[in-house]
Amino acid sequence: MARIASEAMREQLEVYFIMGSVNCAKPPAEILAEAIAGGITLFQFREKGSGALVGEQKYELAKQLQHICQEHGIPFIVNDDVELALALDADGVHIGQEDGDARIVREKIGDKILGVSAHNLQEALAAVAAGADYIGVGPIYPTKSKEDAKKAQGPGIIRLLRRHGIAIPLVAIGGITAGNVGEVIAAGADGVSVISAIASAPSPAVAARQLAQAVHLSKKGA
Ligand code: TZP
Ligand code: MG
Repeated sequence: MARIASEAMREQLEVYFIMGSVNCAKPPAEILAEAIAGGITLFQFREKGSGALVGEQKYELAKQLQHICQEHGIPFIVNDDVELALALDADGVHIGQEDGDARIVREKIGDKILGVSAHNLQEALAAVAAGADYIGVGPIYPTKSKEDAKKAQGPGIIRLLRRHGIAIPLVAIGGITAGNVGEVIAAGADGVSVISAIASAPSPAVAARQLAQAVHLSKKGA
């Protein structure tokens, strides 16, 4: 298997849904299935925060959600936990700045997708050098879904990274809704990643569809 091509990565980042059990008021499998029906393009299992599952329960939920993704051809990414990603033969791993050296993660996962969170140009340049397939940038807007979130930076951070030559696929995260997708795509993001906009929506399918439409419209206008 070869590394993912950057154009394919850009398309997969369009509507990137992230969640774990703590984000879900009904069974995660139901929410994921609805989100897929609505048109998400990528999924990240992020079992994190107070009340998060650990051990066998975490593994079983990951396996269940991975199976749903596989049935629908949606790549399955694991947050933080490289060992879990390898045990499940997941499609990729996403790590933050506190989760160890991205170069070492790249060595461990071979050609699987590697996503890295970055908050400034220096971190983004390091992620590119370490072999990231995409960079997650945020929080762009205020978020309630991350306990240790940094200050929201606005879409200007994406513009800044692009202006300084960061050309690899970029996805915006933090407080994204269908209403502000246009701003982040216009700033240079290839897609949006969301937790609450889909996981907390009365209809995850409708929410995912609205996000997908907003991304497509914004990309056409870009
Ligand atoms: N990283 C930066 S903000 C964030 C993460 C994981 C949470 C995004 O959640 P929401 O509900 O889409 O604001
Ligand atoms: Mg992390």
